[in-house]
Amino acid sequence: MAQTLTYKILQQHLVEGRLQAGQPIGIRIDQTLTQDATGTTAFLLFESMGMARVQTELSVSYVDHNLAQFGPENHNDHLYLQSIARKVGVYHSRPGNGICHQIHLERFGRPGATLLGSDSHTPTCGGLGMIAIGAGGLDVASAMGGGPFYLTCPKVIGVRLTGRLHDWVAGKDLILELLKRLTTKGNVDCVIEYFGPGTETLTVPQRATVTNMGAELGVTTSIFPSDALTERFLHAQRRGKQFQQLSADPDAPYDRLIEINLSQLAPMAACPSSPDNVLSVEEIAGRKIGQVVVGSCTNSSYTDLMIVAEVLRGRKVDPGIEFAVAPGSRQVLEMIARNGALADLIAAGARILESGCGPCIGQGFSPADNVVTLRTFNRNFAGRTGTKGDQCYLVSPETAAASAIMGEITDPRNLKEIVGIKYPQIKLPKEYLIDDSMIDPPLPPDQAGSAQVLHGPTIVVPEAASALPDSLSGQVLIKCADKVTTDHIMPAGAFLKYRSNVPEYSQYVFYMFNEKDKPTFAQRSLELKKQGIAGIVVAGESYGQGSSREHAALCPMYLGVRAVLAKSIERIHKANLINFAIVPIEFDDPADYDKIREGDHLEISDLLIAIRDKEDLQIRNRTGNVSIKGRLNLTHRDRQILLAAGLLNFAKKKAMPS
Ligand code: MIC
Ligand code: SF4
Repeated sequence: MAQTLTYKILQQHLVEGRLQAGQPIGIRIDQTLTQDATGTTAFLLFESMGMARVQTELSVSYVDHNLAQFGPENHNDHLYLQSIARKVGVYHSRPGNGICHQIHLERFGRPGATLLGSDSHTPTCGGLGMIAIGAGGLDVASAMGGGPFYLTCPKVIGVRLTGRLHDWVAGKDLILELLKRLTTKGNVDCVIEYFGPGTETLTVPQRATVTNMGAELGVTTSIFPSDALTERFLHAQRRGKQFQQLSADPDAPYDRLIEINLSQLAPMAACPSSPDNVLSVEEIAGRKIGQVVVGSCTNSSYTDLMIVAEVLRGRKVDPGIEFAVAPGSRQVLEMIARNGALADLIAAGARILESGCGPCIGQGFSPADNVVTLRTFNRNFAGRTGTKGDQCYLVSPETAAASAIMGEITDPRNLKEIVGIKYPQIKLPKEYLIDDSMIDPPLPPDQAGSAQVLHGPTIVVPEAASALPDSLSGQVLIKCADKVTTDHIMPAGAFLKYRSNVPEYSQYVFYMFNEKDKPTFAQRSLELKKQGIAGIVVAGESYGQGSSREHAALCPMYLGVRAVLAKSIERIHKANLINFAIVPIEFDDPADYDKIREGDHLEISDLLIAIRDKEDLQIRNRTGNVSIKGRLNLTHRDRQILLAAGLLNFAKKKAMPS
């Protein structure tokens, strides 16, 4: 029977279940990646699970998020990560070497393999024809230990590409077009698979931009075929041997088919404050801007930066804007330094930031009040820049460069007419500059035993969850609207440095929603916890969109939250809630959302009985005096994890001889 590429790779890695959309499956994971902001907890949990050595073909730990180093916290984390990696068999990419997804694409990803990463943009490597999935750190820790990764067997949405992008139109514009069509809601448990003649016109870095930002659709992952262009890319990275040709069968059965003619695409922009709030650049051209930033794992490849440098060569950015460039990796930075493009950027007025996530995660470069910022990133959730009430637009490097010159949002296709710039045709290098000296290999097993692990004083080992009660009696601590992201639940930016200290970081849960003259979410939760009353979060559609950060479950757990009742919950966040023994419940009738207010007292009798094997449960709103039906959309394994009080306890129990 004809198969999609997704199912071909899943089939080869299937260890549990059947490949049928909607069914729970377990797959073998070949490679893992972690980054410092999620990885520190992941490795602490890996240690708590009692694991000595990773069992994967390859595991890499990257340091790219927390590079600001105000106070000792970040460096303590870096040293911990470096020392634990050496000991347990993991490669360690040191700070300054670049962003995890960019480096993994350059140096490690291989067609046909599976990759699990503790970062939601792990699907970037789908641009190389691999199944690359983002997950919580605890799930990645378990995969590092050789455990399968459990997921819902996805539906496959086929995107058939025809035509060819016009000059000045980028891979970014393709994914923005798709976000416009599919939005960030309602795509859970789907994979986007690109096929058709148009795929052959997109380079690997362009494909990687598309699969990277596919994360914003809320899909499990996105994938391109592995073809002659993949081979060229791998060859140029001196990894030609890892190439294998892969594609879907000609009549592959897609659950849904979308046609996109690349020749019809135009430059697009995601407007404030959601990646699916997409308009064409033409429609918003002329809006004044105060900042432009080129970078992030979406758009900071060698070709992206070369296009920007070529556009700016011999020109100056508008004096009314701040312009910054954060190269995706040291490979990119060194190459543009050696070929002179970096000098062109500096001469044009660019501020060169280090290779890392930087402003994408609010580590500096926050815009001033009421200043519009234009970025080549993937997320523009409210406040993510570090400025409350920010206005952040997401665009391609082409649009960013054109706008930087003009000081206002500018359609790059007009550059020729306005300033006489021809489209720079950037060729992919025949050979990238290879220098892996900032990637430390692990110690061989016979030397690893005595190696010391550096646990700095700011690193606090996270607690395991406590058992769920037979019946839950709790108070609604917050009632959120639709599309609440994990950035809203657990802010990053200035608070990112507390990632390895859960008691401290927990103080900032729902920080953005705290109101003046009202105790914070953390204060209210801890007060209830002292009284033995559970905390409950009520939410609308797509709760927990965005980042994979498990702190959005771990910290609420620490504060005493035991259930989330929402219209719908996103995949990674739902798994994280279960892993930390917070019960994810969906409204059977979404209209019941209106029957609950903040502060209401809810009761769920026989919670454990329901978790054991029931689909439905009754929620009594004591304050509003109404009953509401909730749904438990859980697999058998999810139920077992909840009953065992979270994945850590579940894994320990399984490891113990009965
Ligand atoms: C993000 O882009 O939001 C992050 C920061 O990379 C997160 C991970 C984290 O919160 O550490 C992600 O995408 O998963
Ligand atoms: Fe880093 Fe931004 Fe990419 Fe997240 S989206 S991995 S913060 S560059």
